[in-house]
Amino acid sequence: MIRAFAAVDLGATSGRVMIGRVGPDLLELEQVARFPNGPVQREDGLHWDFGALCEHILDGLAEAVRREPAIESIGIDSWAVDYGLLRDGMLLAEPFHYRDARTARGVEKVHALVPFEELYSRNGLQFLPFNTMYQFAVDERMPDADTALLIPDLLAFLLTGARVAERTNASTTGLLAVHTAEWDRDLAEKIGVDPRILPPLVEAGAVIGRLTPEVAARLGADLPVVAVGSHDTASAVAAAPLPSRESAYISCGTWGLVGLELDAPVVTDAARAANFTNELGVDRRIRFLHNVTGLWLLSESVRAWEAQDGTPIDLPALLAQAASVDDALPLFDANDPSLAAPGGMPERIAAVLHESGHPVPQDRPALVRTIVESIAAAFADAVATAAQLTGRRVDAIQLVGGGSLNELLCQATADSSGLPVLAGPVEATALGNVLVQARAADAAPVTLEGLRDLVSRTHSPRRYEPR
Ligand code: LRH
Repeated sequence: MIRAFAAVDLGATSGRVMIGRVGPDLLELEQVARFPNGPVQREDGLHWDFGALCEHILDGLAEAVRREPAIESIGIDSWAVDYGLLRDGMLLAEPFHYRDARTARGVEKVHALVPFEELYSRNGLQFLPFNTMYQFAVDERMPDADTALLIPDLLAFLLTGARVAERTNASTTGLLAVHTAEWDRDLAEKIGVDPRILPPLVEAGAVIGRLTPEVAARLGADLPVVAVGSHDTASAVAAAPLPSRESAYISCGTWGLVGLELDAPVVTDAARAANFTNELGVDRRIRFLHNVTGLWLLSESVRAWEAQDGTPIDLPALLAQAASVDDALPLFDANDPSLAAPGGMPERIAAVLHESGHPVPQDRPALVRTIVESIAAAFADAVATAAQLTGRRVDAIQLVGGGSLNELLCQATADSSGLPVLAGPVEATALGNVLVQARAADAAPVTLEGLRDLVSRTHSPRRYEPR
C-alpha cells in the first residue's frame, strides 16, 4: 500500500511543500509549492520574511491535501540556528536571519563569559559565529520572552499550539549538552539566558500535536504535525544511503556539511582545533562534521552577475564553459570569513585571491572553475581531517543535496580527495523528512539503515571515480 506525507522544507533560496509517497519499494516526492525564502533587509538588519512564509506554507499544505487527501501527517525542516521569541503565545518580532552582522557582538559577549574551550567541552559544537546562543546574547527582546522556538518548531507551534524543541535542531543552539543531549541550563544561565525559555525536547518521530481548528479548517484536513530531523542537515544525512559505516557524507547546498556519522561524540582538543562539530542526528547518531561554504559562493556570484547584466544567467551553460577551461587556476579558502555575507561576491573572492598573492581569473567561466575547485579542495580537506580525527579509513563519499547535480563539483571532489563520490539523492533533505514521518506511522523500516536501504533501492547514485 502507498502511504502519503507532507514535507515542508525551507532552504536558503526557496521553501517548498512536497508530497512524499512511501511503499515497500517506493519513495517518491511531488513538489506542490515553491516560494522564495531568501533574507529580507529591514531597518534593523536581515530577517526571515516570516509573515509571507507562513502564508505560503499554509497555501502549499492546503494544495497538498487537495491533491492527495490521504496525507497522514506534516513534517517541517529548515536550516539550523534561527529562532523566534514568544510571549503569551505571540511572536515578539520577526525572526532574524543568521547572516545578519549582529552575531559578531554576541560572540564577544558570550566568549567573555565562557571561553570557547569550555563551550566546546560542554556543547561539542564547532565555532560558527551565528550559533543560536550568540544570537540570544544580543537579542533585545530576550527579557520579554517566555519561550524560544527554532524555526521549524515555531512553525509547528503556529500550526498546532504545542511548544517543543526537536533534538537534532536543538543541538545546533549551543545550549544542548553534548554528552547527555539535554538542555545545559547552567550554561544558559551563565550567558544570561533564562533557561525557562527552552521548551521540552522531543525526538524526531514524535507527534508534536494536531492542527488547531483554524488551521485544520484552512487545510481541509485534521492532521498531526510530526517532528522530523527538523535540522535540514539531520534529515539529509538520515536519507544519505551511505555505502558503509566508513563512508563520509557531504550534504551540499548553500553549505557543504562534510563529515562522518558516529555513535559517540568526539570532543578532543584536536577536534576543537580543527573546528569539527558534534551535532545530533536522527536516532541520536552523531553528525561529526565541519561546515564548508558550499554553493553559496556560486549562487551569490551568479546573483551579482545577473544584477549587473539585468538578465538571468544560464548556469548549466556557464558550468559547461567552466569545465572546459584548462588553464591552471588558483584556489582560495572557501571558508574565508569575508565571504559569509550576501552581496558583491565576485569582487570579494577577487580580494581574497589578491590578498593571498594569487592572480584573479579574468572571465566568468574561469572564476566559476576556481570557485568549484576551491569548494572541492575544502571538501577533500574536511574528509581527510574527519578520518584523521576519528581513526576511520574513509572508503567513499556520499554527496547529497543540490550539489549532487553539479557534475563539475562532484568530479573535482573525487579528484581532490582520491575517493569515489556517489552523488545523490538531490532531494535528500525532503526524503529524510518524509522517511521519519513514514517510520513514525509504521509505513517504513524501523532502523536508519533500513530507511537508507529504501533510499538506495529507489534512488541510484551517480558514481564519480577519482582521476
Ligand atoms: C544547512 C545548515 C547547516 C547550518 C547552517 C546554518 O542548511 O542548516 O547545517 O550550519 O545551515
